[in-house]
Amino acid sequence: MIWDVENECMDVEQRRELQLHRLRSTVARLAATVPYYRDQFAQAGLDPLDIQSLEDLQHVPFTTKDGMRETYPTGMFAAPMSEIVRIHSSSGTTGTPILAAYTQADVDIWAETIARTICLGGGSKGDILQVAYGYGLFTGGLGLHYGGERVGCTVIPMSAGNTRRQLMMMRDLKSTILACTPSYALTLADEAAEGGISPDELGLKSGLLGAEVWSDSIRSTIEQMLNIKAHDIYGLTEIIGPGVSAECEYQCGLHVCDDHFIPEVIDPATGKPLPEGEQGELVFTCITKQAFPVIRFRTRDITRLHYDTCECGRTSARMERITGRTDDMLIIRGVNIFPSQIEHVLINMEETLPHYQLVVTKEGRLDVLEVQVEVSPTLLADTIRVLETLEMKIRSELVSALGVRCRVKLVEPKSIERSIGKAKRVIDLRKERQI
Ligand code: DLL
Repeated sequence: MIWDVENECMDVEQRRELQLHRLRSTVARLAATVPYYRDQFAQAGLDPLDIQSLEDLQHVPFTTKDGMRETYPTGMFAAPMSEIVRIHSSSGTTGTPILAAYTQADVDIWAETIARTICLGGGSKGDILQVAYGYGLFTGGLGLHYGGERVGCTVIPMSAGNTRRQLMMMRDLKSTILACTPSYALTLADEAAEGGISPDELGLKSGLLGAEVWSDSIRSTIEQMLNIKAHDIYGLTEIIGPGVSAECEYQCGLHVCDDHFIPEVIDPATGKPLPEGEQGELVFTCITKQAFPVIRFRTRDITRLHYDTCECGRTSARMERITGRTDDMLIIRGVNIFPSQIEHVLINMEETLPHYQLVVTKEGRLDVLEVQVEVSPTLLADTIRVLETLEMKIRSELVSALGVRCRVKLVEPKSIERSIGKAKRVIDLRKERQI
């Protein structure tokens, strides 16, 4: 089911006109109400009236996380506090957090975009939606919650964690849709398998999984273990939270709610917009929000955009699944490595489990990358020779995929900490050592 046929299937030219109209009024409003943007526009020599076409967006300066930090806490809000009904905050672990504000109109838009997400993920009125994203300042829990109610689902606000109780509720209430991070879906699937709970007993049909980078191989594992269709859903606090884009049943990219958020892909080095299909950094401009509309926000997420019409009938732009972040990239002895490349190698091995962690240290001047991966319990009972052979095999596959040597450490099942939210895959001890 398509939640909002009028807007999701709108004629492409008509949508472009709508985008331009909304963009112009947002830029004019920001110039009038937010000193930060007024200064930015003035420095760039931009008069809001100069925006005559969507192509002119490229002349508008970017907004970065640093810019947001400078204006902490409320310097980027474009509505008075008396109009703001909700605050959320980014989950960043370093530096000043970023606060996102919503007026009632923004909360309504958010519920609408999440309603689209739920329907993209095969949901409709009557579904039982178990929300196992964290509730609180993180946007996952409340975001999915309000969207679920908008669609007419029965929403179970579990929040993240308490895995046994999650499974009990899932089984007893016959939840049909699970919303959580992919890594928590794996934790739930593992625990169900261990407790002898079969996917049939659970009765889930689909997963709305996102908030972290995950691969197609992890998707297959989750789909198989829980017997669901796993949909990738994407979003970020600075833009609205989840509800920015999601996959439909064809799983051929995530449909962007581009009547609310204009996507661009730029070359992260030059800042120049890239043509359709080229890989680069994703940038978003909010064109309907009231309290915290962000212009050309550099997400640091890496992807490609496509504009052809999907088989499902939606005409919106689609983004490919995120392969990494520009700031996720590890530089190991001069070689650029994304954790997703390592995951790809590990997941395609039969002998290992989909649980791994990367630990980076420095020995003298040399960067050392250790890949710790859990092995299946049956293998642990084997001789040391078998394990050594496996270690060697992983090492050599990694060296050919990455172009740099790394250490491999096979560890027992469950020795890598299970995540209930976003998984922490990389522990980079280099900076800490240098201090
Ligand atoms: O993670 C919002 C969200 C909640 C999205 C629930 C989906 C589901 P932040 O905590 O601000 O917001 O983190 C945003 O998470 O820039 C990406 O790097 C990453 N991210 C989010 N969704 C995906 C995804 C929420 N589907 C940051 N695939 C983003 C890959 C994702 N990375």
